Amino acid sequence: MAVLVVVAAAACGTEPPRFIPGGPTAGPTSPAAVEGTASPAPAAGAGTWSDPAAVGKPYGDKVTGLLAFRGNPTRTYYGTGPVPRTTPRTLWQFPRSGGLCAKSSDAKGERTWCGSGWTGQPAVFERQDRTWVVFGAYDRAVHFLDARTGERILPDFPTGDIIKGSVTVDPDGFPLVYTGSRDNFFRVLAIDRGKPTELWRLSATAVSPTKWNNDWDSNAIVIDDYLFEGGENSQFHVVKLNRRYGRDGKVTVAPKVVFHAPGWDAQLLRDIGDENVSIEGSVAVYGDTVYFANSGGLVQGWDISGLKQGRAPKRVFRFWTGDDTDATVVIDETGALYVGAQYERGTARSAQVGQMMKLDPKRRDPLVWKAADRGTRPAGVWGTPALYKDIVIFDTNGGDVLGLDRATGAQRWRFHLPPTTWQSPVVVDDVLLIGDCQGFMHAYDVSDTSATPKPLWTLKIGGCVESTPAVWKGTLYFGTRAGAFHAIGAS
Ligand SMILES: [Ca+2]
Ligand SMILES: [Ca+2]
Ligand SMILES: [Ca+2]
Repeated sequence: MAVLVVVAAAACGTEPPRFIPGGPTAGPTSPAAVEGTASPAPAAGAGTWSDPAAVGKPYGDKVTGLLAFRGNPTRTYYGTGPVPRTTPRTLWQFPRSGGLCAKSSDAKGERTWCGSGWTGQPAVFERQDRTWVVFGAYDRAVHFLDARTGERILPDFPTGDIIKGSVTVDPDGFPLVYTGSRDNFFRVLAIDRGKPTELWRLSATAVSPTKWNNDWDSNAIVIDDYLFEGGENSQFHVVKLNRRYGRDGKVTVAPKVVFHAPGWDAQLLRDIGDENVSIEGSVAVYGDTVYFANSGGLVQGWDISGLKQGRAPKRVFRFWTGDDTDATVVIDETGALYVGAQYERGTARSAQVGQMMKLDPKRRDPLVWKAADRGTRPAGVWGTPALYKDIVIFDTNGGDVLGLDRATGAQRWRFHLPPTTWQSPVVVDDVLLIGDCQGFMHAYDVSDTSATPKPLWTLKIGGCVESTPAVWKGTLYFGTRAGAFHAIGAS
């Protein structure tokens, strides 16, 4: 099947992108009505959307914080210390009593969901002399809290269903937060007014064809006024945001879907024999290539080098993991990909390529090494791996936590926690932080990557810890399935 490419209004005989009007401030603004900062122009001679030298570093230098799931476009930044070396305490919890709960329906029917889960990592950032913590939760709302006190800075922003993924904070300093929801919309919210205000929303049915579902769990990446996002509608979207400030000084956007492409192809549909090809993991960007995976296990790379000049992205990488790949692709300084896959369908391909793999897109056979996790189905990897020194750290559905040699894939160490472990491992200050499903957060010294991690402390929080913590100035921020959101730090 030919890959569907729709650029701007060039419909290629298919349904063109459709635009969904947002709140009262949405929509195109005439140039006469615009003043203040325009969208940043691409750097002269820019050929690199995501500088390889920024692997492991913060998401740009304009906003201080942990601005997206796994912190930056290569998904390799986890926050700042000093991380407590001895048992920390709960600094605050939100809400003070009760839980963040709401009903939601999926293939298993309607259930009450509480707190936050996979992936659920909050954003933490500095703005106007305060540290903000922003996250979506299972109470169907996005929360904007003061990191020091746990009090609301802004009222909650309600959506029509629970929120599973992480928000993205605008890395260029526009007062904007980007969030998905299970209610079938991906939103751009302004945070420079008395309450968070929707400026635009993208429906899961705005583009076609779509497959499988309509939730938005994936975390968006914003670079140079372009937003990259995958949906459970199984499509990859590129949106030109057109961020500006209006005459009243308030931020505006005039987004346009400038490109979209299916996360699947005909070969994948033949190989998996079903249509579950939703994109639930997040996009990752290295150099001029955007990578993403889907629930059919297709990992794709798209060259975006000509995007700013109006040239359509081109597919330059294709790899099949054999099964549902919801973990986000992580990219190292050389451009190699670390990809964790689930083991549910039981394909021969899953046995061939393993459940954690290192891929080098420059090689004809990209598979550098593989590690297996195929016990009783379901098995494999849901959390997104962490790169630390010369090892890659990941966890499995069955509760194993492993450190593998990044060069060879050889196992350096392994330990076990009460399953399921779906949290993405976090390493800050040589300390590995990982939660378990009996409600404990654990800290280990991993500074000697050849030695079994040394336990530093364990703290009972209560409720399955499935969400990935944000670590900022040594404080851990995360929710649990018991219903509340916690700040944990030194006294
Ligand atoms: Ca939905
Ligand atoms: Ca989902
Ligand atoms: Ca999936």
